[in-house]
Amino acid sequence: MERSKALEIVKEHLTEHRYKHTVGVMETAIKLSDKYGGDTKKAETAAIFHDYAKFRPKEEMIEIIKEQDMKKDLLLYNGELWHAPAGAYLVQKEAGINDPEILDAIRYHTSGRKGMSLLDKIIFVADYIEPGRHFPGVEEARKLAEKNLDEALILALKNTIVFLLKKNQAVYPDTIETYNDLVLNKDNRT
Ligand code: DGI
Ligand code: FE
Ligand code: FE
Repeated sequence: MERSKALEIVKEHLTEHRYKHTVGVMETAIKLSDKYGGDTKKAETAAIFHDYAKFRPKEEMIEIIKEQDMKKDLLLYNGELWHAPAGAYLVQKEAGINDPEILDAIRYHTSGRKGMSLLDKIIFVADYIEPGRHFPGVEEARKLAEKNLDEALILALKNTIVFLLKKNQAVYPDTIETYNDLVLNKDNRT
């Protein structure tokens, strides 16, 4: 899909702040994709649509997760996790995005997953480090992303897990699994 068309579609579904974040994720994802040899057009589209469902009513997202073939344990954890799988479903249904790699990158952009694809990683890291993000540790993640995408991803996951633990919140098992998968496979990386 044309970039301008995709942006026009998501703008309708987002606040001004979230739309700016989306443009930041798009620009960052394109840079990361060029750097790490990804499909830049797919990175652009996945980034534009990654938070498509962010403002859908919770009840609608719960219905989607219950009715579609999605992991039901998501409903036991923080509602912040739901817009990712619900978004993948809605983007296909409402915006006609059918590319499975793009849909997976949207689906797993919050939780992560074991064996993340390059596109999944690019969207996850771009979401974390886009220029509009301001929180302790973001600079370190930006620097790492210049050198090693997996290291940046590990830091993002680690910081998110620690952030949740400090707030006495539960951590979705897939997030821990993603973190473990990347750390355990570090030595096999080039
Ligand atoms: O939608 P965004 O705000 O751009 O970012 P996101 O989709 O990565 O959502 C991150 C939020 O989800 C963050 O505030 C932490 C929260 N969250 C709650 N439980 C979990 C979780 N994030 C992960 N990765 N794992 C969890 O278990
Ligand atoms: Fe998100
Ligand atoms: Fe986001």
